Amino acid sequence: LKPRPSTEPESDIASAVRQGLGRSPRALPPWLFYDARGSELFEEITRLPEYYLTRAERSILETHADSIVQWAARGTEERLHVVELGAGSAVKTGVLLEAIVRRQGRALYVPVDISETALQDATLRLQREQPNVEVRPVAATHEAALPAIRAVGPRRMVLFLGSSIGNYEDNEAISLLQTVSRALAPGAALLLGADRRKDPAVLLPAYDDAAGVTAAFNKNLWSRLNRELWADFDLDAWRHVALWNDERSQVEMHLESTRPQQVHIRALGERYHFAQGERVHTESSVKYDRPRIEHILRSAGFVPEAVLTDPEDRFDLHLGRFIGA
Ligand code: AVI
Repeated sequence: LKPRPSTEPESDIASAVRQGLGRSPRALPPWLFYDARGSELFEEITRLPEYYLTRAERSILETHADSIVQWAARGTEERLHVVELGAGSAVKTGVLLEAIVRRQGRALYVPVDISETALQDATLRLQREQPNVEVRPVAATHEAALPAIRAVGPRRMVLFLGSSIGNYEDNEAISLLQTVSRALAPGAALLLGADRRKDPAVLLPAYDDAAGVTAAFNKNLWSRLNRELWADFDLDAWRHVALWNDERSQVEMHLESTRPQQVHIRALGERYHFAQGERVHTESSVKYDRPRIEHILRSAGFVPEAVLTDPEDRFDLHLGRFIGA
Protein backbone atom coordinates (compact mmCIF):
# COMPACT_ATOMS: atom_id res chain seq x y z
CA LEU A 1 0.00 0.00 0.00
CA LYS A 2 1.25 3.44 -0.92
CA PRO A 3 0.18 6.74 0.55
CA ARG A 4 -2.36 8.55 -1.59
CA PRO A 5 -0.77 10.70 -4.34
CA SER A 6 -0.63 14.25 -3.06
CA THR A 7 -2.55 15.66 -6.04
CA GLU A 8 -5.78 13.94 -4.96
CA PRO A 9 -7.90 15.89 -2.46
CA GLU A 10 -7.96 14.32 0.99
CA SER A 11 -11.14 12.65 2.22
CA ASP A 12 -13.08 14.37 5.02
CA ILE A 13 -11.78 11.73 7.42
CA ALA A 14 -8.16 12.23 6.42
CA SER A 15 -8.30 15.99 6.72
CA ALA A 16 -10.16 15.86 10.06
CA VAL A 17 -7.49 13.50 11.46
CA ARG A 18 -4.61 15.54 10.04
CA GLN A 19 -6.06 18.69 11.62
CA GLY A 20 -6.98 17.09 14.93
CA LEU A 21 -3.64 15.38 15.53
CA GLY A 22 -1.75 18.46 14.32
CA ARG A 23 -3.13 20.69 17.08
CA SER A 24 -2.17 20.88 20.72
CA PRO A 25 -3.77 19.42 22.78
CA ARG A 26 -4.84 16.81 20.25
CA ALA A 27 -8.59 16.41 19.63
CA LEU A 28 -10.71 14.60 17.05
CA PRO A 29 -14.35 15.29 16.07
CA PRO A 30 -16.88 12.79 17.48
CA TRP A 31 -18.54 12.11 14.09
CA LEU A 32 -15.50 9.91 13.40
CA PHE A 33 -16.92 7.31 15.84
CA TYR A 34 -19.74 6.31 13.53
CA ASP A 35 -18.49 3.72 11.08
CA ALA A 36 -20.69 0.58 10.93
CA ARG A 37 -19.08 -0.92 14.06
CA GLY A 38 -19.19 2.40 15.91
CA SER A 39 -22.92 2.76 15.19
CA GLU A 40 -23.48 -0.78 16.46
CA LEU A 41 -21.53 -0.07 19.65
CA PHE A 42 -23.49 3.13 20.18
CA GLU A 43 -26.75 1.15 19.94
CA GLU A 44 -25.33 -1.18 22.60
CA ILE A 45 -24.49 1.81 24.80
CA THR A 46 -28.11 2.97 24.65
CA ARG A 47 -29.16 -0.33 26.27
CA LEU A 48 -26.60 -0.20 29.12
CA PRO A 49 -27.91 0.11 32.68
CA GLU A 50 -25.59 3.08 33.30
CA TYR A 51 -26.61 5.01 30.15
CA TYR A 52 -29.89 6.47 31.42
CA LEU A 53 -30.24 9.09 28.64
CA THR A 54 -32.04 6.93 26.06
CA ARG A 55 -34.46 5.37 28.56
CA ALA A 56 -35.27 8.76 30.08
CA GLU A 57 -35.99 10.34 26.72
CA ARG A 58 -38.03 7.34 25.59
CA SER A 59 -40.19 7.53 28.70
CA ILE A 60 -40.92 11.22 27.97
CA LEU A 61 -41.89 10.39 24.39
CA GLU A 62 -44.06 7.46 25.46
CA THR A 63 -45.91 9.49 28.08
CA HIS A 64 -46.45 12.61 25.97
CA ALA A 65 -46.49 11.45 22.31
CA ASP A 66 -50.08 12.52 21.60
CA SER A 67 -49.79 15.93 23.25
CA ILE A 68 -46.43 16.58 21.52
CA VAL A 69 -48.02 15.87 18.14
CA GLN A 70 -51.00 18.07 19.02
CA TRP A 71 -48.65 20.86 20.01
CA ALA A 72 -46.57 20.48 16.83
CA ALA A 73 -49.68 20.60 14.63
CA ARG A 74 -51.19 23.60 16.39
CA GLY A 75 -52.51 26.27 14.03
CA THR A 76 -52.64 24.16 10.89
CA GLU A 77 -54.86 21.64 9.22
CA GLU A 78 -52.01 20.40 7.06
CA ARG A 79 -50.38 17.01 7.51
CA LEU A 80 -47.41 17.01 9.82
CA HIS A 81 -44.21 15.41 8.53
CA VAL A 82 -41.13 14.45 10.48
CA VAL A 83 -37.42 15.05 9.89
CA GLU A 84 -34.96 13.53 12.33
CA LEU A 85 -31.36 14.73 12.54
CA GLY A 86 -28.86 12.07 13.59
CA ALA A 87 -31.64 9.48 13.49
CA GLY A 88 -29.38 6.43 14.02
CA SER A 89 -31.60 3.40 14.55
CA ALA A 90 -34.69 5.62 15.08
CA VAL A 91 -36.02 3.30 17.78
CA LYS A 92 -37.42 6.10 19.97
CA THR A 93 -39.09 7.81 17.04
CA GLY A 94 -41.57 4.95 16.50
CA VAL A 95 -43.83 6.11 19.33
CA LEU A 96 -44.13 9.62 17.84
CA LEU A 97 -44.79 8.28 14.36
CA GLU A 98 -47.57 6.12 15.80
CA ALA A 99 -49.12 9.20 17.39
CA ILE A 100 -48.95 11.07 14.08
CA VAL A 101 -50.58 8.17 12.25
CA ARG A 102 -53.35 8.18 14.91
CA ARG A 103 -53.94 11.86 14.17
CA GLN A 104 -53.72 12.00 10.40
CA GLY A 105 -53.73 8.44 9.06
CA ARG A 106 -50.27 8.45 7.54
CA ALA A 107 -46.93 10.23 7.78
CA LEU A 108 -43.74 10.95 5.94
CA TYR A 109 -40.53 10.40 7.89
CA VAL A 110 -37.11 11.62 6.75
CA PRO A 111 -34.31 10.24 8.93
CA VAL A 112 -30.96 12.00 8.33
CA ASP A 113 -27.73 10.35 9.46
CA ILE A 114 -24.14 9.98 8.31
CA SER A 115 -24.23 6.22 9.00
CA GLU A 116 -25.79 4.43 6.02
CA THR A 117 -25.96 1.09 7.82
CA ALA A 118 -27.91 2.53 10.76
CA LEU A 119 -30.32 4.20 8.32
CA GLN A 120 -30.86 1.03 6.34
CA ASP A 121 -31.69 -0.92 9.50
CA ALA A 122 -34.08 1.81 10.66
CA THR A 123 -35.82 1.99 7.29
CA LEU A 124 -36.32 -1.76 6.99
CA ARG A 125 -37.66 -2.02 10.53
CA LEU A 126 -40.09 0.89 10.14
CA GLN A 127 -41.35 -0.38 6.80
CA ARG A 128 -42.13 -3.67 8.51
CA GLU A 129 -43.64 -2.24 11.69
CA GLN A 130 -45.35 0.93 10.48
CA PRO A 131 -46.85 0.48 7.01
CA ASN A 132 -48.58 3.87 7.19
CA VAL A 133 -45.27 5.69 7.46
CA GLU A 134 -43.37 6.48 4.27
CA VAL A 135 -39.64 6.51 5.07
CA ARG A 136 -37.24 8.58 2.94
CA PRO A 137 -33.77 8.13 4.44
CA VAL A 138 -31.02 10.65 3.70
CA ALA A 139 -27.43 9.58 4.31
CA ALA A 140 -25.74 12.97 4.55
CA THR A 141 -24.47 15.70 6.82
CA HIS A 142 -27.13 18.12 8.08
CA GLU A 143 -26.02 20.75 5.59
CA ALA A 144 -26.21 18.37 2.63
CA ALA A 145 -29.65 17.20 3.77
CA LEU A 146 -31.32 20.63 3.43
CA PRO A 147 -32.86 20.04 -0.02
CA ALA A 148 -34.36 16.75 1.22
CA ILE A 149 -35.75 18.54 4.29
CA ARG A 150 -37.32 21.24 2.09
CA ALA A 151 -38.90 18.58 -0.10
CA VAL A 152 -40.82 17.26 2.91
CA GLY A 153 -43.40 20.05 2.57
CA PRO A 154 -44.16 23.13 4.60
CA ARG A 155 -45.33 21.62 7.87
CA ARG A 156 -42.36 19.94 9.48
CA MET A 157 -41.55 18.63 12.89
CA VAL A 158 -37.79 18.42 13.31
CA LEU A 159 -36.37 16.00 15.89
CA PHE A 160 -32.91 16.36 17.34
CA LEU A 161 -32.97 13.75 20.09
CA GLY A 162 -30.64 11.91 22.43
CA SER A 163 -28.80 15.04 23.59
CA SER A 164 -26.80 14.89 20.36
CA ILE A 165 -26.68 18.68 20.63
CA GLY A 166 -24.32 18.12 23.58
CA ASN A 167 -21.61 16.91 21.20
CA TYR A 168 -21.36 20.46 19.81
CA GLU A 169 -20.02 23.69 21.29
CA ASP A 170 -22.84 26.21 21.84
CA ASN A 171 -21.87 28.37 18.85
CA GLU A 172 -21.74 25.27 16.62
CA ALA A 173 -25.13 24.10 17.96
CA ILE A 174 -26.65 27.50 17.16
CA SER A 175 -25.26 27.53 13.63
CA LEU A 176 -26.40 23.93 13.06
CA LEU A 177 -29.97 24.86 14.07
CA GLN A 178 -29.76 28.01 11.96
CA THR A 179 -28.66 25.92 8.98
CA VAL A 180 -31.56 23.53 9.44
CA SER A 181 -34.00 26.40 9.92
CA ARG A 182 -33.15 27.61 6.41
CA ALA A 183 -35.38 24.74 5.27
CA LEU A 184 -38.22 25.65 7.70
CA ALA A 185 -41.23 27.94 7.53
CA PRO A 186 -42.39 29.92 10.58
CA GLY A 187 -44.54 27.70 12.79
CA ALA A 188 -42.35 24.60 12.32
CA ALA A 189 -41.78 22.58 15.47
CA LEU A 190 -38.48 21.43 16.96
CA LEU A 191 -38.09 18.68 19.56
CA LEU A 192 -34.70 18.99 21.19
CA GLY A 193 -33.45 16.40 23.70
CA ALA A 194 -30.96 17.70 26.26
CA ASP A 195 -29.29 15.87 29.11
CA ARG A 196 -29.35 17.83 32.36
CA ARG A 197 -26.40 18.82 34.51
CA LYS A 198 -26.29 16.49 37.51
CA ASP A 199 -24.06 14.69 40.02
CA PRO A 200 -20.88 13.37 38.30
CA ALA A 201 -21.44 10.14 40.26
CA VAL A 202 -24.41 9.54 37.92
CA LEU A 203 -22.85 11.06 34.81
CA LEU A 204 -19.47 9.35 34.76
CA PRO A 205 -20.60 5.70 34.84
CA ALA A 206 -22.82 6.51 31.84
CA TYR A 207 -19.59 7.17 29.91
CA ASP A 208 -17.44 4.48 31.57
CA ASP A 209 -19.69 1.45 31.99
CA ALA A 210 -18.78 -1.71 33.86
CA ALA A 211 -19.06 -3.93 30.76
CA GLY A 212 -16.54 -1.78 28.86
CA VAL A 213 -18.82 -1.04 25.89
CA THR A 214 -18.09 2.71 25.96
CA ALA A 215 -14.36 1.97 26.14
CA ALA A 216 -14.72 -0.24 23.04
CA PHE A 217 -16.74 2.52 21.31
CA ASN A 218 -13.98 5.05 22.03
CA LYS A 219 -11.15 2.72 20.96
CA ASN A 220 -13.01 1.71 17.80
CA LEU A 221 -11.92 5.09 16.49
CA TRP A 222 -8.35 3.77 16.25
CA SER A 223 -9.56 0.56 14.55
CA ARG A 224 -11.36 2.72 12.01
CA LEU A 225 -8.22 4.77 11.29
CA ASN A 226 -6.15 1.59 11.06
CA ARG A 227 -8.51 0.29 8.39
CA GLU A 228 -9.45 3.44 6.51
CA LEU A 229 -6.23 5.47 6.75
CA TRP A 230 -3.79 2.52 6.88
CA ALA A 231 -2.64 3.47 10.37
CA ASP A 232 -0.94 1.19 12.90
CA PHE A 233 -2.49 2.15 16.26
CA ASP A 234 -1.85 -0.60 18.83
CA LEU A 235 -5.18 -0.76 20.69
CA ASP A 236 -3.52 -2.32 23.75
CA ALA A 237 -1.38 0.77 24.22
CA TRP A 238 -4.38 3.07 24.78
CA ARG A 239 -6.76 3.56 27.69
CA HIS A 240 -10.34 4.89 27.64
CA VAL A 241 -10.73 7.92 29.93
CA ALA A 242 -14.04 9.61 30.87
CA LEU A 243 -13.88 12.72 33.04
CA TRP A 244 -16.14 15.50 34.28
CA ASN A 245 -15.17 19.06 33.31
CA ASP A 246 -17.13 21.14 35.80
CA GLU A 247 -16.22 24.52 34.36
CA ARG A 248 -17.52 23.59 30.91
CA SER A 249 -20.31 21.40 32.35
CA GLN A 250 -19.40 18.47 30.13
CA VAL A 251 -18.36 14.84 30.27
CA GLU A 252 -15.26 14.34 28.14
CA MET A 253 -13.92 11.18 26.57
CA HIS A 254 -10.23 10.84 25.79
CA LEU A 255 -7.91 8.11 24.56
CA GLU A 256 -4.77 8.03 26.70
CA SER A 257 -1.45 6.63 25.52
CA THR A 258 -0.16 4.12 28.11
CA ARG A 259 3.46 4.33 26.87
CA PRO A 260 5.61 6.53 24.66
CA GLN A 261 4.84 5.47 21.10
CA GLN A 262 4.94 6.39 17.46
CA VAL A 263 1.99 5.82 15.14
CA HIS A 264 2.31 5.76 11.38
CA ILE A 265 -0.74 6.94 9.43
CA ARG A 266 0.20 5.94 5.93
CA ALA A 267 -2.67 7.64 4.11
CA LEU A 268 -1.50 10.93 5.62
CA GLY A 269 2.19 10.19 5.04
CA GLU A 270 2.77 11.14 8.70
CA ARG A 271 4.25 9.61 11.85
CA TYR A 272 2.89 10.92 15.15
CA HIS A 273 4.69 10.66 18.48
CA PHE A 274 2.58 10.23 21.64
CA ALA A 275 4.08 10.65 25.11
CA GLN A 276 3.12 8.29 27.94
CA GLY A 277 -0.08 9.71 29.50
CA GLU A 278 -0.82 11.96 26.51
CA ARG A 279 -4.51 12.23 25.76
CA VAL A 280 -6.44 12.67 22.55
CA HIS A 281 -9.80 14.32 23.26
CA THR A 282 -12.43 12.39 21.30
CA GLU A 283 -15.79 13.73 22.53
CA SER A 284 -17.52 16.26 24.77
CA SER A 285 -21.09 15.75 25.99
CA VAL A 286 -22.43 18.98 27.43
CA LYS A 287 -24.89 18.69 30.33
CA TYR A 288 -27.31 21.60 30.34
CA ASP A 289 -29.27 23.78 32.65
CA ARG A 290 -32.44 25.17 31.07
CA PRO A 291 -31.33 28.78 30.46
CA ARG A 292 -28.38 27.53 28.41
CA ILE A 293 -30.60 25.50 26.04
CA GLU A 294 -33.17 28.28 25.86
CA HIS A 295 -30.40 30.66 24.84
CA ILE A 296 -29.34 28.26 22.05
CA LEU A 297 -32.96 27.94 20.86
CA ARG A 298 -33.63 31.68 20.84
CA SER A 299 -30.32 32.45 19.11
CA ALA A 300 -31.35 30.13 16.27
CA GLY A 301 -34.82 31.69 15.84
CA PHE A 302 -36.89 29.28 17.97
CA VAL A 303 -39.19 30.24 20.85
CA PRO A 304 -38.91 27.72 23.70
CA GLU A 305 -42.59 26.95 24.31
CA ALA A 306 -42.43 24.01 26.74
CA VAL A 307 -40.12 21.52 28.47
CA LEU A 308 -40.98 17.92 29.32
CA THR A 309 -38.98 15.91 31.84
CA ASP A 310 -38.69 12.23 32.77
CA PRO A 311 -39.98 11.00 36.17
CA GLU A 312 -36.44 10.88 37.58
CA ASP A 313 -35.81 14.47 36.52
CA ARG A 314 -32.65 13.69 34.57
CA PHE A 315 -33.40 14.61 30.97
CA ASP A 316 -35.33 17.39 29.21
CA LEU A 317 -37.23 17.45 25.97
CA HIS A 318 -37.57 21.06 24.78
CA LEU A 319 -40.35 22.07 22.42
CA GLY A 320 -39.32 25.03 20.26
CA ARG A 321 -41.38 26.88 17.67
CA PHE A 322 -39.59 28.44 14.71
CA ILE A 323 -40.50 32.10 14.26
CA GLY A 324 -38.05 33.00 11.51
CA ALA A 325 -34.47 34.23 11.44
C1 AVI B 1 -24.64 10.60 20.50
N1 AVI B 1 -24.27 11.26 21.75
C2 AVI B 1 -25.35 12.11 22.23
C3 AVI B 1 -23.78 10.33 22.80
C4 AVI B 1 -23.46 11.13 24.09
O1 AVI B 1 -23.97 10.74 25.13
O2 AVI B 1 -22.73 12.11 23.99
C5 AVI B 1 -22.55 9.56 22.33
C6 AVI B 1 -21.91 8.76 23.42
N2 AVI B 1 -20.67 8.82 23.79
C7 AVI B 1 -20.41 7.98 24.75
N3 AVI B 1 -21.51 7.38 25.08
C8 AVI B 1 -22.48 7.83 24.25
